[in-house]
Amino acid sequence: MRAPVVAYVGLGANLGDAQQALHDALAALAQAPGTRVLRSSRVYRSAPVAAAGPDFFNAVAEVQTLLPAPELLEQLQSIEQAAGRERPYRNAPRTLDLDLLLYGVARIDSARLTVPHPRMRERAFVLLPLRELAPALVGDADLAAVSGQRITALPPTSSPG
Ligand code: A4P
Ligand code: MG
Repeated sequence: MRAPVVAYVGLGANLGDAQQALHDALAALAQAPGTRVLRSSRVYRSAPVAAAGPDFFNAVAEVQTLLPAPELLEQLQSIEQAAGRERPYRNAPRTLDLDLLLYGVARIDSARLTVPHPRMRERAFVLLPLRELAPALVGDADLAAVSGQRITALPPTSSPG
């Protein structure tokens, strides 16, 4: 039998009721086959990075899954679709974006999936919530590199899970 893997999923939304979208996405993730949500970070409000539109709400979830990485990505994409995601252009405002940040210690570089997520170290909206859950994975130098990005954590009562 396949061993469970701990993976980290980045959640983002900046259209509609974005906080509700994150909350619903976590609930949907917990329903994915062979997958459990172990913990989730606080929700952060962040200025768009290389994107337009209103502020984003972002969080990171730690999941344990029996799914291979490509199947986990398929689950993430179907949750995005169910949330009404449209893709008029790259980095367009979105009702829900789910990125596979890390899948255990795997390094994957296929046409459809790159893990670790290639842009995660450039983004405070990934690194701050990830550090809450996995401090060993985010160093001080990582945070210093994104210190110019505007981001604030919401009070824990706003946590999606
Ligand atoms: N793909 C490859 N690797 C991965 C991975 N590790 N996780 C492929 C998820 N998808 C991965 O993604 C495009 C394709 O990437 C997918 O078909 C998948 O096969 P997409 O979600 O359709 O498109 P996108 O999100 O517009 O592009 P991309 O490149 O994923 O954008 P990012 O990097 O996700 O950035 N600013 C703030 N403050 N907060 C945000 O959440 N998000 C973005 C989107 C930009 N700026 C932001 C935020
Ligand atoms: Mg994406």
